[in-house]
Amino acid sequence: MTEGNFVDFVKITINSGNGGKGSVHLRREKFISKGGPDGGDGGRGGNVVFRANPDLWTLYPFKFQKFFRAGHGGDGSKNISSGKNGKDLYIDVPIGTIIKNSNTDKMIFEISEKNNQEIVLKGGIGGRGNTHFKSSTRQTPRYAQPGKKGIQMQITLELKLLADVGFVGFPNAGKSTLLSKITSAKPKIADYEFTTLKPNLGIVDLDNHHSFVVADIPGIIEGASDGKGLGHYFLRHIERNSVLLYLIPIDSKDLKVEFEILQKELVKFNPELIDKQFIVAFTKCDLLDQELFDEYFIDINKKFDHKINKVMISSFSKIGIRELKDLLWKKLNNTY
Ligand SMILES: Nc1nc2c(ncn2[C@@H]2O[C@H](COP(=O)(O)OP(=O)(O)OP(=O)(O)O)[C@@H](O)[C@H]2O)c(=O)[nH]1
Ligand SMILES: [Mg+2]
Repeated sequence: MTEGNFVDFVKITINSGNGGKGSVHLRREKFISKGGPDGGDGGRGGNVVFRANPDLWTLYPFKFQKFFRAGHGGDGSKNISSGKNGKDLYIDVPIGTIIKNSNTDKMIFEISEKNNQEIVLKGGIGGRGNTHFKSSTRQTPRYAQPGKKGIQMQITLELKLLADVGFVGFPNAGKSTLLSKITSAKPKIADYEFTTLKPNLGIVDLDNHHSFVVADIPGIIEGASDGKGLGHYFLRHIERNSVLLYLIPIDSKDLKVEFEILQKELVKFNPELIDKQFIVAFTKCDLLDQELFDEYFIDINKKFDHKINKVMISSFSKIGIRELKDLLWKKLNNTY
């Protein structure tokens, strides 16, 4: 997935179909001069239905199409024939899409499973034909109902990625580099901050035919919750991940403090994130010689709670990469 194609937030307009008109028709047959009413009902307008499509990964198609309309119902006609129902419009979205009313920002539905579908706007009902308006005093009603108009609504679609593991780290921590080493994804990597502007997904294949999905997201910095850096809006992508992987470069000033700042920013965004399972990976360990590596190892184990899973890695030299993948797999399966 290239960066430009990843779209996770769009606004669109949807419109359900109008109901068809009821018919004002009087029966005309040979030898019957005054036939009664026989105008049929209008058909119902088409509904707008959102449905899951597991083959979609982004909201990219909505960059080009912003307006959607379901079909109108057909008008009723003579011989009490009803108009055809308008064609329902199905809008396919990726799993993990949240559908909101843009005006109220209220959630309407969340597409979370592959068979999910939801009628978001109902079509207008068809008008009743003049047969319904016959009474003892009015044998030949020249009145029928018009169809109800369809409804228009501004909709916001938001996508939350459904990766198993989400990377969390400051800019330049080596998140995208790690993604490129453990998956076949080819994210942009550079030695400046905020190289990654949109999330990247990749699949980690283990030797035993097992696999899991990881998400590399933009870096966060202290104050992200107040809008610093890229803000923390993209953190919603890690709300669904079963496991978080914190990445802290081994050459950071204070490893423990960096870890705490990251955790603090996450909690400010969503307090529930603190309850997620996590692993801390210390990156760029190729920068250490063996002696320093051993020193850091002891120091880390002293400073960090022993219950926290920690691993020292390098995407360059591959130190700890195998161990990290196994650890993530065990965490995902609750066997660690
Ligand atoms: N020595 C060393 N450098 C690394 C390693 N991994 C990444 N780097 C370097 O660190 C810099 C940042 O790497 P990225 O992978 O782009 O970092 P990121 O966390 O994705 O950064 P943002 O997208 O800005 O948040 C690049 O210059 C990488 O070459 C590593 O294992 N060892
Ligand atoms: Mg990056």
